[in-house]
Amino acid sequence: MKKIALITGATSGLGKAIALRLAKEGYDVIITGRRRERLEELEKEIEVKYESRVYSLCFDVRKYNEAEQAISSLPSDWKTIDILVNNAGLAVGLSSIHEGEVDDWERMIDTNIKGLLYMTRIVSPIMVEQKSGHIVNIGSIAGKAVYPNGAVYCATKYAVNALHQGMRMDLLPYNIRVTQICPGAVETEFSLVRFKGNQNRADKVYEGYENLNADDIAEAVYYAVSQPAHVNIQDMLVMPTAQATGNMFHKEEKK
Ligand code: NDP
Ligand code: 8X3
Repeated sequence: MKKIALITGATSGLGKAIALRLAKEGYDVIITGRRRERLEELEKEIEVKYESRVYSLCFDVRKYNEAEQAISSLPSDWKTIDILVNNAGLAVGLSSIHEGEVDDWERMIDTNIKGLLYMTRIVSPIMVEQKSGHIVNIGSIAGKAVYPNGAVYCATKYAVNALHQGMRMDLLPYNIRVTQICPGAVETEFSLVRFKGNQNRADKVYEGYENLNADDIAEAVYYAVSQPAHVNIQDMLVMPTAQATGNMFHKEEKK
């Protein structure tokens, strides 16, 4: 039987690329996000391109009850989830700690920490019962090194780093692999969301150097999940060649 992978935040960016890559490689995929029409489009794209089955779940990872109901609603032949990719997440705002907007902080904490925790709490018992599974947590360079004006986003990704290490330990007896993949700058809708729809500001993040693209991270996820059963890729930091840490880039001047 084909393996089933559930990817949170598959309506855009990394999640969409991971869903497409895993479907291409023969995994059945459960795609999730809040934007229903995007889920429908991706569902069609996967059905047209690949032999894999696809199933959409539209819900907000910040709402435990919604997430639990969504997973409970899966037909029995979709419930045996083999891979959970905890990808849904966001940065909102880029400002000094004394000027940050509390609502932005709540959104980041609720999505990146609590959403990831909720999904793990709901799906990991299925894996424990199966005595097999693989959880892939999408962390960040921001969870390894703090940068100015990004304290709260970085704190959420440091929390992901800690939760990742903890779940690796707690799930060790159950033959469940746990991988963290930490990207540097990837051009997705990430900066558009961070700058609240300001496309000019978002574009500037990716100027003057070659950023990663979502397919680079999908490749890393596929590498991790396709290893032999005795191999656990525990932590992977994937950076653009032109980026050393969160706020240190080698940018070429425009001629
Ligand atoms: P995008 O904005 O392109 O995609 C984010 C995805 O998360 C969307 O599919 C969105 O779906 C989903 N999402 C956000 N909030 C919620 C929510 N409350 N409930 C359900 N789904 C939600 O950004 P990326 O693809 O870049 O980001 C994916 C992950 O990668 C994030 O965890 C981010 O922190 C991390 N990351 C990104 C990097 C980058 O440079 N781009 C670098 C390092 C890590 P919808 O809006 O439909 O709900
Ligand atoms: C996103 C990457 O460097 O903008 O997690 O924080 S960065």
